[in-house]
Amino acid sequence: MSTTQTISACLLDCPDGCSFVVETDGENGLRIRGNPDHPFTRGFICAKTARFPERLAHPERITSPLLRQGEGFVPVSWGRALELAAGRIDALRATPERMAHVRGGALRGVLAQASRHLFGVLGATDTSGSPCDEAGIAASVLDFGALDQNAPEDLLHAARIVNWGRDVTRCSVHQLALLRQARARGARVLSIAPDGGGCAEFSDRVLAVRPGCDRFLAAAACKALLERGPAPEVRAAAAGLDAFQALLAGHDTAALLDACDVSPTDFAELLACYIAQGPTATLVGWGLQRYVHGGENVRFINALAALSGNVGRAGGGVYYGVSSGRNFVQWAARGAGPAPRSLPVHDLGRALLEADPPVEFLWIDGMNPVAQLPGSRTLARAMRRCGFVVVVEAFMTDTAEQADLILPCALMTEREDLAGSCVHGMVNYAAKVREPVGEARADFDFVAELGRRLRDPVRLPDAEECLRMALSGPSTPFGMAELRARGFMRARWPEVAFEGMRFAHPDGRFRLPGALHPEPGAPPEWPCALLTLAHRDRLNSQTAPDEAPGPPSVAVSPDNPCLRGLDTGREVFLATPAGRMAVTLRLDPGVHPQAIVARRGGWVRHGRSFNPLIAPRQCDLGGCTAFYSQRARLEN
Ligand SMILES: Nc1nc2c(c(=O)[nH]1)N[C@H]1C(S)=C(S)[C@@H](COP(=O)(O)OP(=O)(O)OC[C@H]3O[C@@H](n4cnc5c(=O)[nH]c(N)nc54)[C@H](O)[C@@H]3O)O[C@H]1N2
Ligand SMILES: Nc1nc2c(c(=O)[nH]1)N[C@H]1C(S)=C(S)[C@@H](COP(=O)(O)OP(=O)(O)OC[C@H]3O[C@@H](n4cnc5c(=O)[nH]c(N)nc54)[C@H](O)[C@@H]3O)O[C@H]1N2
Ligand code: SF4
Ligand SMILES: [Mo]
Repeated sequence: MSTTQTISACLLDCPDGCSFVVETDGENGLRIRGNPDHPFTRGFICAKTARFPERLAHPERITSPLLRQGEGFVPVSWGRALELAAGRIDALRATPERMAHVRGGALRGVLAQASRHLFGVLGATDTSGSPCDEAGIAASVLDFGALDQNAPEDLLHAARIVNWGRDVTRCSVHQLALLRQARARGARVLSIAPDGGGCAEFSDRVLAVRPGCDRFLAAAACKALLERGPAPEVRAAAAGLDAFQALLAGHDTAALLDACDVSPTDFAELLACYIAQGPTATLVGWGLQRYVHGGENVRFINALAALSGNVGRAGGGVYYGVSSGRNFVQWAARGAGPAPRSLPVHDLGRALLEADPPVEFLWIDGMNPVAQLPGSRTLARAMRRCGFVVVVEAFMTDTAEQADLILPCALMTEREDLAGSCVHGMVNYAAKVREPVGEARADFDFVAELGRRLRDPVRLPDAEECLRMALSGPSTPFGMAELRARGFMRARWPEVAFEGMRFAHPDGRFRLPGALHPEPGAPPEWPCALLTLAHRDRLNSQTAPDEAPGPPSVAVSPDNPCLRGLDTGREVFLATPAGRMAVTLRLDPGVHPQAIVARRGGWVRHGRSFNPLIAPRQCDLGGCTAFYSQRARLEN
């Protein structure tokens, strides 16, 4: 049978932003490969996306709109589904704050912004904060004036790379390839992670830091650097250096190292990376900012990189990320005013329960918040109390189960869009390769139809106009014709961010943190931090609904205090003050003794989501969710 090859692109919430070659065989066969011509994808993709065709064709895929009937759902036509949703919106049109839009990062692309536009124009309630990376973004903007980083390939010019907790083996296989290449060229890689991450395979050395405590390690290194005296150009580029020096003078190095549980020998090795000649690149993962003082963790690492003269030069820089939307003019914001109120994402269930006036219409898309946000059960309860809940989904997730109406969305390869990346500077074209299964439709199409059906219609621009507007900014001197023909185009960005230590603050200088907060002590009955890290085999909660049942596994150090008195021959439970769940145990000497490492993304329904055990806490910056500040223990 003849096959057709189409260039398309990944739309999953992953930093790598891959370009695909998709092979179709005229029937239902579909194969996704990495595009060999794309400079960052370089011909390979991750294993989970190679298996994505199974997800597209999964027998439990939702293929028609579903309306709640008692405890179950019945299929309804799109006409009926949109009429119902439009009727609810019309009834609340004069009180738009009673409508709320909750949107996650899984709905990616330019056309995918349609629901943001519709609810923005309606003036609905939205959300604030994030479950993901906002604390570190806010920290970077405070320090450098903008979120920016060197081109990813510039890592190959580094003499040393310090990787603060980025799990590239699971979460960024293309950065992993670059790290391997940099090492092959002689760069030394030092990784810092409380669980070892997958870092051993690409690092010369891995330091197991105490969870949430990187700021003390970075502060100790800043102190040592300042005692040696910073270079004159660094001094000139730093605002508030004297105050920072005074702050650190109040801290003793031994106490700082004690706070992060790093030995003086390991500290000397880290410090050497930032003192030595030749550029040192700094990678900052998103795990270390999901703590109550997570923003501060990032700020002290930024300070260390900048004070050592390693920002604004080739081979150096801090890699936290860039905005994947930075190449696109935000068409969806047009005509939308500020939301009348925002519900904090980290505590969404409680915020919905306490909303005054109450939320009577809730629209959720690109997210599975019941499985993925703290306080899952409160959120499920809150959803059942909203007058009418629409969930846009392809599967019967924990969130979809709580809906009044489920709208079946097309998934990647079934809808056309453009995508950026939070690592590289390419704009990718995601071609629609085939029709969505069943009656599933692209989000843009049914949101536009819903807008048209309102009594006082909200008319979206047509799709082609949205794409054109998105590409009307200065970094994209190309149009859809080139993108459709080539599959990707390079946007215009400098290779080196903040070149010559010229930062994006009005005075051109970088800022330093003004406080170093102690880590809250571990109560003896809850000795561990619960780290719910990314799973290698699935993206967030995008697992098959019929995933094998059974307790999830957690990893702990053989020196974990919870093992004392634990009978591993009996059933083992992971417990927090919010409850407990059965787990299986794996011993891993790379894990810090005060950490319990779990892999996130399991579903509540399967007894595999850890979020019912996690209390809602906010990070110090960006309204980010402090998942890993949750204390826990193991028990029988
Ligand atoms: N396979 C797979 N890939 C994914 C995802 C997935 O679910 N599965 N999710 C995607 C998403 S949404 C995101 S945001 C990214 C996340 O990408 P990453 O930030 O790389 O991954 P996380 O697992 O969230 O957290 C990363 C690491 O943080 C480290 N860490 C935790 N606490 C600390 C600490 O106190 N100090 C230090 N130094 N390190 C710490 C752990 O070693 C952990 O491996 O990955 C994306 N890619
Ligand atoms: N305990 C704990 N929980 C966490 C984290 C943690 O570290 N610990 N990390 C958090 C992080 S980093 C993130 S980013 C969030 C992610 O959590 P979510 O934002 O909830 O992401 P997913 O789990 O991928 O769920 C997204 C849903 O979108 C659907 N979807 C896919 N494509 C489309 C589309 O084209 N249109 C529409 N409408 N829907 C689509 C998928 O079927 C899927 O069910 O989870 C957070 N949750
Ligand atoms: S999930 Fe990430 S690594 Fe995998 S194909 Fe998509 S962009 Fe590439
Ligand atoms: Mo994320």
